[in-house]
Amino acid sequence: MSDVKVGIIMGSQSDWSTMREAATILDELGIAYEARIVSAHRTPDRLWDYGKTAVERGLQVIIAGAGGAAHLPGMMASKTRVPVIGVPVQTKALSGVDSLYSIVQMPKGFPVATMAIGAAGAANAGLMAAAILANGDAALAQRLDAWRDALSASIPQEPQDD
Ligand code: RP5
Repeated sequence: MSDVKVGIIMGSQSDWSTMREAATILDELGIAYEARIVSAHRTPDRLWDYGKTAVERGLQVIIAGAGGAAHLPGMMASKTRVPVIGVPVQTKALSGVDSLYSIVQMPKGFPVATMAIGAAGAANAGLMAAAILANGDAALAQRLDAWRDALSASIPQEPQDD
């Protein structure tokens, strides 16, 4: 079993500019991850294999981002009990509302923890994965607390003129 605990998967190369935000957070917190293109529509066999082997490969969280008819997070949740965090990628046609609705409305039994549309959602997916892992990792919990404290400390008390 490898040290990789988080899988970042996405439907297309075009999703990487968004999903990289999750990877950046995991880098900052010292969490090992892998990033893969796994499309529900274009590479369904790859999706199946990824979900089927996720537990035995030691993955503890899967972050899945997709846009448009975004079936990847939900299909992955149907194939593995590893928690799936869904990231709706912003789209040109419908601004990512299509992605959000595709991901968030899962039927009872197969949950996807759905984040906000776009880059903020991807970054929060990284933080959510970290929070899940921190429950069983005291050193990571300290790093996550420090990350959150630093963000709070960076917020000024008063607004400045532009
Ligand atoms: C989805 O279709 C992907 O997740 C991506 O967000 C969207 C567009 O994909 P490309 O046409 O850019 O490859 O499956």
